[in-house]
Amino acid sequence: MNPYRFPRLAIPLFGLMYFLLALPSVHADNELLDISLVANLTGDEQGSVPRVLTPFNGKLYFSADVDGRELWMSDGTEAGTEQVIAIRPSSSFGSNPSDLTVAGDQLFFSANDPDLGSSLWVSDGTTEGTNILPINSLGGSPAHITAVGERVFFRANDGNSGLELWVSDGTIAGTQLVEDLRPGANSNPTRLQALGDKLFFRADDGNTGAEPWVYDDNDGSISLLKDINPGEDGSQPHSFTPFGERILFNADDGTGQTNREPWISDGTPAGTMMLKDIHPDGGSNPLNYQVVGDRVFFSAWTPETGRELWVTDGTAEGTHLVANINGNASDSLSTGQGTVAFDNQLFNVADDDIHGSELWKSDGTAAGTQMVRDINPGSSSGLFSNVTPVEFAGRLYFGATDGSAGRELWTTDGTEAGTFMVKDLWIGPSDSSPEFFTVVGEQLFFVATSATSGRELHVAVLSGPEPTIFRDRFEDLPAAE
Ligand SMILES: [Ca+2]
Ligand SMILES: [Ca+2]
Ligand SMILES: [Ca+2]
Ligand SMILES: [Ca+2]
Repeated sequence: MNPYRFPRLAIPLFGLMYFLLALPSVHADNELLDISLVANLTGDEQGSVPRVLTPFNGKLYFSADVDGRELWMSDGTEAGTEQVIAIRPSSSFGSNPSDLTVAGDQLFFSANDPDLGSSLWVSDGTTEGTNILPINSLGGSPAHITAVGERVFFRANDGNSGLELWVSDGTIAGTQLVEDLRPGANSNPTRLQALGDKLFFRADDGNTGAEPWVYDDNDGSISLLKDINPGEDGSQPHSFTPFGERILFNADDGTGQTNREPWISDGTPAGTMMLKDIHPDGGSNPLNYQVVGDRVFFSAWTPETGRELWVTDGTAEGTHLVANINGNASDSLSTGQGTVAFDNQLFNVADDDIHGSELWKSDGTAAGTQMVRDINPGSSSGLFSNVTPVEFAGRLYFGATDGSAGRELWTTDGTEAGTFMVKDLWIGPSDSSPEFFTVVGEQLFFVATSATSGRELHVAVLSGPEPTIFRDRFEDLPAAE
């Protein structure tokens, strides 16, 4: 008997298996992820159209419209998906929970109370633990809810002070006006952004116009960061983006008709300056700041290039055009585009005038700025410009169309060969239009449409068994003699 008969058969078999599993191009539908409809909440083809997907307490919280739009939660199973509370049960509109914001172990949101109107709510995740936080007996129309530590800051109106900055710790007593920055009128705080224990925002005290302000949670102080557009005109700052210990934003210093340029601040007036005057005769209007490691990518406009990709290390010298992706004066990037940091690179949607809007990546150099894959071959677009891919288990996920399957779930590992459709959820050319990708632990939630259930919550988990299990088994085999 040939003692090598079994190994001779087994080694090539396992070798072939390993070879197939290691091939990135092997990806039949649904091999990568197990995808399921969490629940058809409306029970018909209408769809509950979930929104504001927010991880909290290891579960997903969201709003859904079953009999009016109310707060729901899910653990990814149908049995574990339920309405948290019906705040406005007799209204076909529902309470429309919005601005879901986690601070510490509490979930804050705004919702329309039947008596008080738009109000602040706080929840521990349970029905009994979900309570309204009235503002001087009014709802107060809270907006821009933003966590700083275990509290939230927001804009509200108590009926006397106008639209001003408020804070809440989740108790009625701890829900207070921070300061009436503009007595008798609205300072209208907007664009709230936390940076450590500081809060940056835009407000108008009636003297300076709309300028950047900073609240310091260490001492409760609130101060004008800088009157960037000197005098009554405002610099109208926005796009506050934390970058290490500093913050980047977009502001207009008022020189010329408009001069929107990138600004950077350490939170002190002396440490607040224009980062670079990219377009001196106008404004480059920098948008879509995205931190990638120790740099920030953004888009900026110049007459020579149009809106293109820029990068900064936080210094004027280190702020430069990455690439004029379409090589001409038209825009390759849109003002409302989505961006994500992945694999120490920027991933975004760009249009090079040849391939339509497609997924691109950049390492910050012109040579290292390239299309990931022409998903919809030729000049047709594969992705909407505002698509924001989300990272899950070492890959990016997003909605895209190849021109035949409709807008469906795609994934990339950053390489062309590793970019493929995960599943044609609504089989054929109809769009399932997956969006609002939200990671909760080992689950990837998203909203998608099907003919039978309408637009509902879906969940994906990694398919098993992992290829590494086979690899380990193969490596455990005795070496061939
Ligand atoms: Ca001003
Ligand atoms: Ca261009
Ligand atoms: Ca294309
Ligand atoms: Ca389809």
